Amino acid sequence: MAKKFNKVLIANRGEIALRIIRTCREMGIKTVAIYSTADRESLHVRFADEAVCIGPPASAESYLNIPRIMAAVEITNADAVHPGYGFLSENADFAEICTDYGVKFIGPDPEQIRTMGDKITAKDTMIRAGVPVVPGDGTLLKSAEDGMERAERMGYPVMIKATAGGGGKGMRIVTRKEDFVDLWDSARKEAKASFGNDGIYMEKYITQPRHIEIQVIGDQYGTVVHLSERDCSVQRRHQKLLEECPSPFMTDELRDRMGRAAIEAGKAISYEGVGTVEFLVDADRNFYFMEMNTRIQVEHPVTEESIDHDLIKEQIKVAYGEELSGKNYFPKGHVIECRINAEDPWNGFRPSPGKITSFHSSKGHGVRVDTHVYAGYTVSPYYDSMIAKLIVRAPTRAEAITKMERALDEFIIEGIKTTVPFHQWLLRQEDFRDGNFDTGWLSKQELPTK
Ligand code: MV4
Repeated sequence: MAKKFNKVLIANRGEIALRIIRTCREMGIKTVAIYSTADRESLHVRFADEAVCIGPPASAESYLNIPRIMAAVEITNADAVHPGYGFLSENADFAEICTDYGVKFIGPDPEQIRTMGDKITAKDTMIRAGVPVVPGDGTLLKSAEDGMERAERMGYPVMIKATAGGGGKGMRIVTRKEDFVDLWDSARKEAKASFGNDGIYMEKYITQPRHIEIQVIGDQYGTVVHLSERDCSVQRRHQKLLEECPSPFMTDELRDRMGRAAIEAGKAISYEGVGTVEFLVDADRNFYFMEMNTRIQVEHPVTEESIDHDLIKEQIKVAYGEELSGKNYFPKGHVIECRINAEDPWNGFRPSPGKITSFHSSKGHGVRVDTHVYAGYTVSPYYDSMIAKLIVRAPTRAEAITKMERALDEFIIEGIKTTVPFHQWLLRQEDFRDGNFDTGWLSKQELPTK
């Protein structure tokens, strides 16, 4: 029997820090919160057993500052670090420093993070594992001329992507050769500025894809299982707004094929921990590996509610060496998650930080709200604008939509603008209700202006 952790330091803030503390408490594991001076009044600071202030509001001086976080590990004597999502969660150097220091980084090992962090290496690994990838040549482009020659052979439209990229940065669709040089230049500049690496590769552009991802979990003994899918096709500028399971586009046959591919992806790198294999799925239900996220994701509650398991608990258990049974999990009923952001949806989703003057969370049967905010809380302009996740579960998709509409109607957040009205609008759209949408759908809609 593996020995569980005594004390976990949570290298994060906001709802995910709270989410991790909750599970640790249920598992009898002590918790350490770290916080910036902007987060003094945060609930993760109150609910953790100990809390250490690690610096000023700017992330670079607090939640991204490895020396300060390691100092907090040292003085609290934590034996594991949970990185949450964002911040240092996919930073291989941080994982390595934790390991060298003798604390368990709750996540995959640095090698696995590095393999998936470099998109050409990731794609090459998938090809060797027999996982379908987007057609393209898996090598860096040498120059704009080299790129144009390859695009001619591949046929337009093509997509050029930063090998250090992810989440849409340093990525361009090129539809004709006249545009190649300009788009190449801007992709390289963006990649250099964002990642300090301007390596670019090329793929065939998949038109009107859906974004369907498979949740996986692997243990330290080579067992990898899948926990079914999440459909994340409703996005705006690579920010997911709504996720659901099952995907309206899913069939038992497609889930079986995608699930097996995701397991092969995980096994290829002896993946340990929770991870997500992202696929593009075209109109003919061909699917292509896009990238693998080596962290717990924002939308993990969709899977938790679908399969009725605590993913953070499973993640911590495999981190301290428990074995998985080897069985896959399939969704029961239908789950939808809406991301509630402090943004004005009718003004280009402009951030709307400030003080929440009144707050009443939706409640009732089949409703879950993951949030760190409360009446009187001030949403800081320094961090991500997500303030809550509203998750509903019902027997069918139609019932889940109705329940979500009810839950959105009773959510009261005053003092700042939020994406609640956007979701109310979205759920009324015929295309959404029919499951008739892909990653490009939202950008083609005319949104209300108030
Ligand atoms: C693509 C693609 C179509 N064809 N690659 C988006 C972020 C990164 N994970 C890769 N992404 C995509 N890669 C090829 N060859 C479509 C996406 C994509 C997307 C593109 C434009 C607008 C929204 C999108 C949402 C998900 C995926």
